Amino acid sequence: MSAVDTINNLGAMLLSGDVEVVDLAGPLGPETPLLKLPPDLGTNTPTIEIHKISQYDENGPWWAWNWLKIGEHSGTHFDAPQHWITGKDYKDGTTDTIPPQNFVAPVNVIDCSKESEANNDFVLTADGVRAWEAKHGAIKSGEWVVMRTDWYKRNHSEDAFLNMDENGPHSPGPSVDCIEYIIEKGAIGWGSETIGTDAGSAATFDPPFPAHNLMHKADRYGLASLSHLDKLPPKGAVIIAAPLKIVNGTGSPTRVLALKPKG
Ligand code: 23J
Ligand code: MN
Repeated sequence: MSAVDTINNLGAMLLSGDVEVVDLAGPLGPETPLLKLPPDLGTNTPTIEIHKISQYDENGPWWAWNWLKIGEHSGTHFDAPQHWITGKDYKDGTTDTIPPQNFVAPVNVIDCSKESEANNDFVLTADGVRAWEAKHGAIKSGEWVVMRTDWYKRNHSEDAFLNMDENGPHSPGPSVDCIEYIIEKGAIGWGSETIGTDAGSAATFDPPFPAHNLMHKADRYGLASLSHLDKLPPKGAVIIAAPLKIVNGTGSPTRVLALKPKG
């Protein structure tokens, strides 16, 4: 089918509902869970603030608008290569310089919900990804790989979402060899439903935070705090994940959307 026919059909099928738009973003406000780094690792991102400028009142009789105080890495968000020291030299590695073609791509959804419920420290390995490919088909170059854990169901409570105890945070994520493997396959990015793209225990990995260290070193992207991956098929959906065009931005809150066949 020609690209002209494909776009015409896509437009018609969006209007008819045969192609559905799934919202993969969580709510963004003062209650949104935020990363809590151990004190020895540095400064944390500030609490989100939404301040009223006017609401049809003496500060603006006919209009309502707000101003925001918000970190780039807050809520459902995009990680750009320059977020990590390993990706700092990529010229097209900030939110304003990434080619827009890279913001729309097919997605592979690896369901780890049962494993993550049974073990909050569940780590997906390269063998786990290969087993998923044997069942659902190969991950192709340029595609997203996202880990479904149903962790988003905890996002109403920062305590439940971060799941910290005296030993640190407990949340599922990828192993070092998992990230090495998807980079080798050419994945454009890695996405998770947890506070960041890495597992809660990833500070102890070698290298620490592989979804950051290795993906950004390879000029690839991240998506964190995704919601509703349970609404997506293993293959056959396309995601639209375009960060705000922040000048020299290292990431941004993002309304990540998926297009999928109805049903
Ligand atoms: C800074 C330091 C460590 C981590 C992160 C940020 C994130 O998860 C993030 O939001 O990129 S792990
Ligand atoms: Mn981030």
